[in-house]
Amino acid sequence: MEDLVKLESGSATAQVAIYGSTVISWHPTESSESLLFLSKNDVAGKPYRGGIPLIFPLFGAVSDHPDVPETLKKAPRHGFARDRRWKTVSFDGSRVTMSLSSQDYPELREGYPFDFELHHEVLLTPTTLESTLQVKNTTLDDQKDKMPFHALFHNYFALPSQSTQVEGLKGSSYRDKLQHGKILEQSRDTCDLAEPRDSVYLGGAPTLRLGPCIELKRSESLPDTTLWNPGEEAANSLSDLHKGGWREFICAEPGHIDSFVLLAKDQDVSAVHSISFIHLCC
Ligand code: TA6
Repeated sequence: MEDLVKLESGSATAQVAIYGSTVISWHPTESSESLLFLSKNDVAGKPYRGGIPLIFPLFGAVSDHPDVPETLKKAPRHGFARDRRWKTVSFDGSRVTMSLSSQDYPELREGYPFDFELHHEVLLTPTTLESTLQVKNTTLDDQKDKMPFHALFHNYFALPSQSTQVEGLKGSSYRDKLQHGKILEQSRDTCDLAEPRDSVYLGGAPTLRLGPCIELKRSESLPDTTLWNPGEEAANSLSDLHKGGWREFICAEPGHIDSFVLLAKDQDVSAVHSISFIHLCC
């Protein structure tokens, strides 16, 4: 069993695993169920198939990005942050901060030759879960290139894939990864995931509505949003997803992934997203 930090605020609870600093459950006040999906076949020692895995410093595979910098060419799919143990830096009941740094894992420099520190803060209130990821380039070497990275919150919401509508992306263009990255335009008010989906939306409103009862707010540093559900056929090849699990979630993932952030020496940048339960309408 992974080490877990349990957050409480009123009668709301959330659990954050040291492994990947992954939020694995979130019960806002007045919700008897966790609003985050977690696969029943989840495998210890692999990234969680559910909750909120953190993606850094690469989203997807190297081959997905023709502009990938040389220094990221050995990065594993979806980076390494989601399958490392993080350190707990502070905890006060409703808030926890965890860190991951190149000092803790010197071997990471082989695939990502930078000095970095990540801080992930999760704050629970009765109705909201807010996550902040701060990325620092801690190198002292003036000669070093800027540090390139993607960052993304890979949220798995426990919402039915066959009927949930996502609002807030109308007018944005998106890359359809199921059509070799073809750029399409979101013309309808809402998007659905009733068919297999793997779309990277560029832009859109800062607040998205997921079904009738979840609102997702993201900072300007998270301009892109991926919507993903594999559908039945592709789900069958995911050994860590229980049978029929694909029907039980949608991924709506705010990130900075369509281009690489380039962070200069001694600089830091933060990305914040919060998810709220709008209980009155459910
Ligand atoms: O965020 C969508 C995505 O990149 C999809 O392409 C899909 O493969 C998914 O993530 C899950 O990736 P994983 O490596 O966790 O199996």
